[in-house]
Amino acid sequence: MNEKQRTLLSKFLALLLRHRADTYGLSLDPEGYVPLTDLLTTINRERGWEWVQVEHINEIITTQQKRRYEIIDEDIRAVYGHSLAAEVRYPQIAPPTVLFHGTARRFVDAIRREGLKPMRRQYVHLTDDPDLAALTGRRRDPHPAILQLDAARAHADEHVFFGADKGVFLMKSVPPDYILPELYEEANNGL
Ligand code: HQG
Repeated sequence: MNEKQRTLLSKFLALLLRHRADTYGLSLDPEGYVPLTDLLTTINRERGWEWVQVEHINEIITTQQKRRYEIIDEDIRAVYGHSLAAEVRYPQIAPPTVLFHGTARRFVDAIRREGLKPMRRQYVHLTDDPDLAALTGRRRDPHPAILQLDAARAHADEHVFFGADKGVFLMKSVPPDYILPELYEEANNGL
């Protein structure tokens, strides 16, 4: 596949595995997995996608910088990012002391007022890697704001954290008082 085909197929996988499984007649298990053969049958039914085979899916998984999809045994799932009605379950975990969330500068005031909300997805997406947070924020703003979350205190206060993957932490929402006053950049500038 060329890069354009890889991107289009990855977006189609996101549509099927994160957002619209039911529209396409796919039923995900409680952790978001679907048999790979069912996924391929569904993809191949669509006009223009008849050529897709398991190796193309593997190529997406192995070439992407982000681990968006994973295959375990004969099943595949989107690792995070779901908007489906049926909530995907993840193991609860103890978070690191601080977690980051990259967003657009224009959203910061509302977030400080209301906290972080999952918006269209099932969970708020957080990371322990500020570079990854910056990457996420840059989707919406060339100079994103990297919010810092006092995860240790939220955890001590019994807010629940879920682990989706290495570097991907999920919460149902983040109340505003756990968002630290300094942005990540500002914190570094002070050093
Ligand atoms: C913002 C992508 C105003 C929030 C990414 C974000 C990630 C608020 C947007 C993953 C708000 C939701 C998830 C509030 C939250 N007021 N704005 N109270 N609360 N927001 O896409 O975290 O490349 O649903 O800051 O890289 O950006 O697709 O979440 O800007 O890993 O694999 O509302 O999806 O991964 O946006 O991204 P999203 P996200 P992929």
